[in-house]
Amino acid sequence: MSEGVKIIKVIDSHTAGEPTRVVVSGAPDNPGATPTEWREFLRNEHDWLRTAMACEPRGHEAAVGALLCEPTQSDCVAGVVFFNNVGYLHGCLHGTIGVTVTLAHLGRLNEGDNKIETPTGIVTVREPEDGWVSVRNVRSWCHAAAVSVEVPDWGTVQGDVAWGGNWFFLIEAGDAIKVDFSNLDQLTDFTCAVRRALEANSITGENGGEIDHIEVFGPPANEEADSKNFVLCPGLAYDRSPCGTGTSAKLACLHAADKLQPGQVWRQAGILDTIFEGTVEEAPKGGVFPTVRGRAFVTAEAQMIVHPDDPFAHGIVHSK
Ligand code: PYC
Repeated sequence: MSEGVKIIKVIDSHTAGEPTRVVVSGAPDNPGATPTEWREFLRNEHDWLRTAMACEPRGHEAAVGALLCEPTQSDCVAGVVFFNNVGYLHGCLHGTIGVTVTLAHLGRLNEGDNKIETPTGIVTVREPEDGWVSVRNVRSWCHAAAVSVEVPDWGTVQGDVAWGGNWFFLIEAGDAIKVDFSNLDQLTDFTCAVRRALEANSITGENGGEIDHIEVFGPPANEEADSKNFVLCPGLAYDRSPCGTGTSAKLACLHAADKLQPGQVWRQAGILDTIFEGTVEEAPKGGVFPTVRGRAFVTAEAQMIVHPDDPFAHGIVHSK
């Protein structure tokens, strides 16, 4: 092996169509760090790991990376930090489901419940059954309902601002736009315009939290589903899955509007008509603890080679 070559071992999976690349070895060392400290360590000192794994030529716009780290809490089986081609995510549930099937593949899960430490808090997963994994997410809530924003070329758009592990703006499409795979370009244009309008009008989540995920809902094509969504992710790619943190935000808004009771199942289809099932438990401080269930498959085990002479050793780097 040439001098200075780095070997990064990854396991790839997809959850309901959305990819997750778990970094299992070869990352820089940061002993004793919490996932939030890990995220800042990567962002400030080793961002190359994110760009090399998630950006082209090894990654692509829809790739979500997950660095496995040692948990700092003794009751957790792993810690994890999520990232994509433009930066770091707060939380990611399709990614947590991907991490769970990866940990099962590696024989690193206990029977029953397993806790995973993330920058948004501790989430609890159940070991996969035929690839199906349920994740009990962090507290999620509707921050502001029926917020209006003027969107150039689209007019007044109304939506809810909610936290489900990321900040979302949730819009009922009505007749304004068709939520269908054949309409990806228009959905992307619309949600990008909404995102810019929210920013221009300083509409944020709590404490100025940037709303970097936009979710549009329409009628489902899959008759098992209650609703179908299109989700714009921070890098302006769309989520191939129904988006777990987005489903959590939706569950929180439904509960806040008295349209979903604890124990009732909500079936959220994504743009590919794959489904996440969600239920809620009421949280003592308000909002809910959502549980989201989805199916994932391991698709590859690979060693990434980062060669010092490669002009794109650290990927073709995007900014938002
Ligand atoms: O499933 O939470 C999710 C997610 C966030 C971004 C992409 N997927």
